[in-house]
Amino acid sequence: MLESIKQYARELGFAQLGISDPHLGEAREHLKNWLEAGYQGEMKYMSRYGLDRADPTKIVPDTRRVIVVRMDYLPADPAFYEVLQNPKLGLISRYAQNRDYHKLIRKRLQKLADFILSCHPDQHAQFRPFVDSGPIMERPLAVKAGLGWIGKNTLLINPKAGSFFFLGTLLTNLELPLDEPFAKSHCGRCTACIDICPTQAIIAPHVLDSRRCISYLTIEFRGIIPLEFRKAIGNRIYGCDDCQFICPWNKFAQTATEIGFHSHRGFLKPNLLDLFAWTEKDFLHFTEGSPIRRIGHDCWLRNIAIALGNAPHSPQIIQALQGKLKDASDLVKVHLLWALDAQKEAN
Ligand code: B12
Ligand code: SF4
Ligand code: SF4
Repeated sequence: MLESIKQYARELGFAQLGISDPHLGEAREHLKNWLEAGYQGEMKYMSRYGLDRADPTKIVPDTRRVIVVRMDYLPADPAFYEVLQNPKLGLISRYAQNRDYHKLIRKRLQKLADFILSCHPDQHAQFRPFVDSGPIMERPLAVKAGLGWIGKNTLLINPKAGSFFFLGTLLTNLELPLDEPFAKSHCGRCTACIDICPTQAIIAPHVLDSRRCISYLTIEFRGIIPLEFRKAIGNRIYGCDDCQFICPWNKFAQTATEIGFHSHRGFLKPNLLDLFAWTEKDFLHFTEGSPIRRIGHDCWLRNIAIALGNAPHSPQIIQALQGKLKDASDLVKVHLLWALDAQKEAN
C-alpha cells in the first residue's frame, strides 16, 4: 500500500513522499521564540495562527498523519552568477520562473488524496492539502517524515537533492505507516549561507529575521523598504536565492521535472529597463498564473526602482526613472527619488 502511494506520488511529479505523525516537539519552542522576537515582521498570518502552527491537530482536528511531499523547481540553467554580476539584469528567484506552485501542488495533493482513498476505501477518511499556507509548519514536519534536515539557512536540505524544492502537506486521519525521521544535520562547520547573506538576515544558525531578508522585503512586505537594505538588495527584484546557491549540498540539486516550473517566460535573465517599462496592464498580462502577480504592480516598480538605483550611472536609467515620477503612487515615488539620487551619486 505505502509503496503504491509513493509510486503514484512520483507519477504526479513529486520527487519524494514521507509520512510523519503530527506531533512537533521542540519546533514549538523555536516558533515561540521566533514570534516573540518579532521576526515575522508584518506577515500577519504568522501572528494570527501563533503556536497553533506547531500542532496540526489544532488546524484539522483528528489529524493522525501528515503526508509530506517535495517537488523540485530549479530551471536547467539557473545562471545565478551571470545575473547577479550584470546590473542591467534583474534577479527573479528561481522558484518564481513560471507557474504559481501553490495551485499546482495543491491540485496534485488532491489527486494523491483521491488515489489513497481509492486504495483504502473508508467513509470516514479525510484529507486536507496545504502548500505554503500559513497554518502548517512544513519544514519540521518534513524532517519527521524523513525528507531531510533543516540547514543553518533554515531551508530543508535533502542529501540527494539540495534545497531547491517546494514542500506540500496532506493532513489525514488515516493511520498510515510512519517513515523514519531524518536524524542528522549535515551542515557541520560550514557557515557559507550565513556569510553570503547580503543583509545578514540569518542572525544565528537556523534563525532568520524576516525583516532583514530580501525575500521578505521584495515579496511579502508592502511598505517602504528601509534605507539600510536598499544597496544590499542589489539587482534582486523578486526574492533571493543566495543562501541556497552557495550551499554545497546544492551541487546535488535536481532540475525541475515539472514543465510548469521550467523557465519559459523570459524571467531568467530579464533586462531591468524592459520590466520597468511594463504598464499595470502589461504586468497583469505577463505575470498571469505566476506567483509574481501577488505582489502587484506598485511593489514590482518599487523593487525594480531599487535595482535601477543600484546600477552604474546611465542616462537611459535616469530618463526611465524620471518618466515614472508623474503618475507614481506615493510608495513608488519614494523609491524613484532614492534611485535618482543613487544614480546621480554614481556619476
Ligand atoms: C514565513 C515563510 C517565509 C519567511 C520567513 C522564512 C523563515 N526562514 O522562517 C520569508 C518571507 C523570509 C521566506 C523566505 C523564503 N522562503 Co519561505 N516560507 C515561509 C513559511 C510560510 C513559514 C516558515 C516558518 O514557519 N517560519 C518560522 C520558523 C520558526 O519556522 P521554520 O522556518 O520552519 O524554522 C525551523 C528551523 O529554522 C528551526 N529553528 C528555528 N530556530 C531555531 C533555533 C535553533 C537553536 C535550532 C537548532 C533550530 C531552530 O526550527 C524551526 C522549527 O523546527 C513556509 C511554509 C510553511 N507553511 O512552513 C515557507 C517556506 C519555508 N519557504 C520556502 C521558500 C522556497 C522560501 C525562499 C527560498 C523563497 C525565495 N527564493 O525568495 C526564501 C528562503 C529564505 C530562507 N533562508 O528561509 C519553502 C522552503 C522549501 C525548503 N526546501 O525548505 C517553504 C517550505 C514553502 C514551500 N511550501 O515550499 N519564507
Ligand atoms: S534569502 Fe537572501 S536575504 Fe534571505 S536569508 Fe537567504 S541570503 Fe539572506
Ligand atoms: S551553506 Fe553550509 S551551513 Fe548553510 S545550510 Fe548549506 S551546508 Fe548548512
